[in-house]
Amino acid sequence: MNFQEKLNSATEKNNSLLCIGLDPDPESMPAKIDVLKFNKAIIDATSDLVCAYKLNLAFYEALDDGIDAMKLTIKYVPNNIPVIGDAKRGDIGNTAKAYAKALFDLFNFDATTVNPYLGFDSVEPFIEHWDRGVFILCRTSNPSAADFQNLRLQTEHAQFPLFEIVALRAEQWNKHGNIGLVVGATHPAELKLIRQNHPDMLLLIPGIGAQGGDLASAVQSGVNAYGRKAIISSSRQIIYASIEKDFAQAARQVASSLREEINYRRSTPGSLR
Ligand code: OMP
Repeated sequence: MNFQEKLNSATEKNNSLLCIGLDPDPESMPAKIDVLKFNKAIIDATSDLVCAYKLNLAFYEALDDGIDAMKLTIKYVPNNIPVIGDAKRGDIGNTAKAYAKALFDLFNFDATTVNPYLGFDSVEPFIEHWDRGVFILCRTSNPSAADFQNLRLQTEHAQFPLFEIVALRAEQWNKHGNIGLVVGATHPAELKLIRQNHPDMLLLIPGIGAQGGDLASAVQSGVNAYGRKAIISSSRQIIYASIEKDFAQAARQVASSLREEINYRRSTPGSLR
């Protein structure tokens, strides 16, 4: 199965658009538990509730033996659930090729995030892995995102904010149908605009929970006309729901109520539009 098929299958089976971010930070985790055990417990407790897991590489790179824990976590996720490697790579062509090889061939992620600042030749090596998903940063969730992403630029036709030009280019580059966009939940107006202009694009939407993005507007602005094509991702809100022994059960409870709320909102898409 390619990434899109795997995602569709997990979405159907678990009736879910929820992605859990496995971003292990020892300072926020229960004491004396190692990262792999922590991740396994969260996966065991939630694998019937999600459409995907997302591992941000920074949290693994920052730890001794973190990459080993990451590799074993990827292997531990049930085969029918896609794993997104949130790496946000962006580099010149031959380096990008090595990054893509590492993420897809070595680590075996089903999808990754890329930074498009260097242009097409930095993204191409990822999209050439046509069976994997490539999420291009479009309108990110962080407070300073507007520094560059909202600058208005003149194209040959009209003026657009940079994030919209990124989305237009991503559509043009999408010859294998494996490109999606990263759009933060913290800016629902931009999310809504991107969805309106790109009705069929797959959107990866982080920023609910710890970053304060509103779940209802993220879902209703982010899904397509059929209540699909959006992955709502949350990390800290779920995985650090408790720092006690019951952390996995607490994660399950939060994930379960998020899934329900997302499903309720996606069954009424457009009501906030
Ligand atoms: P929480 O804020 O704990 O839910 O984590 C959010 C996760 O999504 C982190 O791994 C971020 O690096 C990632 N993320 C954003 O928060 N904002 C973005 O605009 C893009 C991403 C991402 O690409 O996933």
